[in-house]
Amino acid sequence: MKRERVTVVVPTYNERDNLRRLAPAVLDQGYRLLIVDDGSPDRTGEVADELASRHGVRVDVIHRRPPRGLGLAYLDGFARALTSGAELICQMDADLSHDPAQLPALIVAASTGRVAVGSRYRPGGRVVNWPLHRRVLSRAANRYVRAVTGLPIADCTSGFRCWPRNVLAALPLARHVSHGYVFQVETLYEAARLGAGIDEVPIVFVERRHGRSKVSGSILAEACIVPWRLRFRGRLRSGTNGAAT
Ligand SMILES: Nc1nc2c(ncn2[C@@H]2O[C@H](COP(=O)(O)OP(=O)(O)OP(=O)(O)O)[C@@H](O)[C@H]2O)c(=O)[nH]1
Ligand SMILES: [Mg+2]
Repeated sequence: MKRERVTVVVPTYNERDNLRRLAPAVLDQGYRLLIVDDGSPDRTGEVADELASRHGVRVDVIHRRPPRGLGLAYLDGFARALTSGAELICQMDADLSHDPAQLPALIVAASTGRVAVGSRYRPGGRVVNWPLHRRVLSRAANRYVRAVTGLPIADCTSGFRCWPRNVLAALPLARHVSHGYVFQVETLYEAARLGAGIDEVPIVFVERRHGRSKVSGSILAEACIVPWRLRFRGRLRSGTNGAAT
């Protein structure tokens, strides 16, 4: 796989300093970077534009209009990445919780045509610097999603992934119902419904050091409801890599 055929989609909201650190770590590996900014008040969008003018076609920027939301940003980002001809589309957070050094492992896994999910909850994966309540919340969220939807994935809410073009293009994203981080669950569920293979690749997730989390009460409420809506969309057909525990 030629590295310029890999696009890394990064949604940003108030990640000015983090984006400055993340961008070179992605670009130095030869991948393309697509930043999807939601009019960040800290002017992350300007940093993104500076990167685009410095790196030409290797950096693309989408400045979204309201309403803002992680899921909405990804929808626009995925559409742009597909239009621009990417063969593999990676997604990762801007806050350096996802280590760009782990992109190659995801890319190798997705080169087989399966969806690669960076997993904190597979042997070899872990979370660094999370307080107890975050660990408990994340574990509980994953257990809840698995129980309601039947997705046999240990880390259904991970935002560090790599998609083969044909799987991403086949997802029925026009009918999406999620705006916040539960969008990650929705895309995975739809991939499994299509019968796409899904592999989990262990990752080390590090708590953000700069900037603030955007997880809010309304986003958590949505995360409780959406798995039920997904469940009633129909049965899963996916060939996943082992059952989650
Ligand atoms: N474009 C856009 N990006 C967003 C939005 N909300 C969050 N993001 C980005 O999505 C990524 C994940 O958001 P975080 O706030 O880190 O959420 P999280 O990773 O679930 O929470 P933490 O673990 O506390 O960091 C980051 O790159 C954010 O900047 C949004 O409304 N629009
Ligand atoms: Mg984060």
